[in-house]
Amino acid sequence: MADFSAYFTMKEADAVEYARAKLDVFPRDARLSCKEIGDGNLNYVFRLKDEETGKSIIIKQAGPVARLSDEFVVSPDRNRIEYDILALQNELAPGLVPAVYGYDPVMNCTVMEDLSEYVVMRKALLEHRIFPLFADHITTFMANTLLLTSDVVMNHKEKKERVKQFINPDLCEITEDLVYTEPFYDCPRNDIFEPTREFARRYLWEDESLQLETAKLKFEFMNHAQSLIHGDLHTGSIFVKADSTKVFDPEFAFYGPAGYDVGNVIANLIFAYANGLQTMPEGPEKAEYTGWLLETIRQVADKFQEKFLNLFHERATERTAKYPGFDKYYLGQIMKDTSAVAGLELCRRTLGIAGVKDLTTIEDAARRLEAEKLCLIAGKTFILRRSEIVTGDDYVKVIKESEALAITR
Ligand code: SR1
Ligand code: MG
Repeated sequence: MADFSAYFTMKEADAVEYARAKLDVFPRDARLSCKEIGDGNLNYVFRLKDEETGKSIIIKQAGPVARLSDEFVVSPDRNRIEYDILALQNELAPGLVPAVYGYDPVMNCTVMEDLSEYVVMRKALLEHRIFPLFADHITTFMANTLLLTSDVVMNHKEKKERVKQFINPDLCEITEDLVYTEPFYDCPRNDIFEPTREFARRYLWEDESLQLETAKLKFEFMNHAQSLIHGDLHTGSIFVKADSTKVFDPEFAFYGPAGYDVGNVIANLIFAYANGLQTMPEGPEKAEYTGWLLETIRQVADKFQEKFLNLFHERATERTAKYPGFDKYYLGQIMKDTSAVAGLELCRRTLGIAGVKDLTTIEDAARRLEAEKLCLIAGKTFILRRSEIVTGDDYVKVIKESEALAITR
């Protein structure tokens, strides 16, 4: 039997042993069940339950390579980053992330709250379910975590210590490759739906002006230590239920451009929109669902800005940040990055190795092609016109225009 004094990747039975040997959560003689429930690209997630009391916890372990492909060798230290940031985010945005109970630097695992009564948002959106409070919750999470970790509010030396604490080279490299580079040329590692290939070539890969913009954005991502970002804030990293939202899986966190998180949320709502458009039968349910998504996108852009400015005025400590006009200038830069990142995410999930079910599960080939064209047209527009796309209305206008263009191009 393992004594867990040396790292190995656990199976379900090992996780039960681990809980008995290392955690003070369940009685010694508890009848524990365990299921590995991870469906992400990287980690192993064990749900342990005491069959008598119903009490349950999650043990999340980082493996030495990604589940998606062992081409990605990723330091298990990302588990420490995940534990540290969840603890911090729980202070900055109380109730909007799972509670963490402990971290084991040998086994590279974190013990956290089980959120079984929630559902992963991407799954819920594939079932075309509506969450009216989501925009309010996610904008509070982003305004708080992004502003309160920045130089606008923090002591600058303490902030620089945080930059060190959250340095995350392996996972940043994945983003630099998968988000900023590979989707914009005919990279062998891309995973392209064949009917979309010709459009990708003509519309993206042959456009040198687009490539230049992606290069500028990549250098911005690598060099702008603005806020402690989640770094992978797609709908697979968010748990939802009717009255509550919890953001999880922040292993890509590091000090980067604040707009990265906001852009990811918007892009992933657009995937859900494209799915609803192409898979739901015409009628009031489809109108309600797609209408809710457009309204949510509008609110994410607008409420984020409103909350960010209010918090800026309440909490700014840096003298120069309080000069009249700096607040709007600073937010303007974030919104420019938001538009660009929404565009990058739309392109990379459509063409790159880490696709999204919103697109890949559209069974009808012609409809999937139309959904993917919508994403690529909107994606390119968000990148190239990032200085002009600021408000919720701006986002909705681009989506509707792209929807119309996807039919004709
Ligand atoms: C090798 S990891 C691929 C993708 O999965 C994660 O969730 C990130 O989005 C990453 O880009
Ligand atoms: Mg993830």
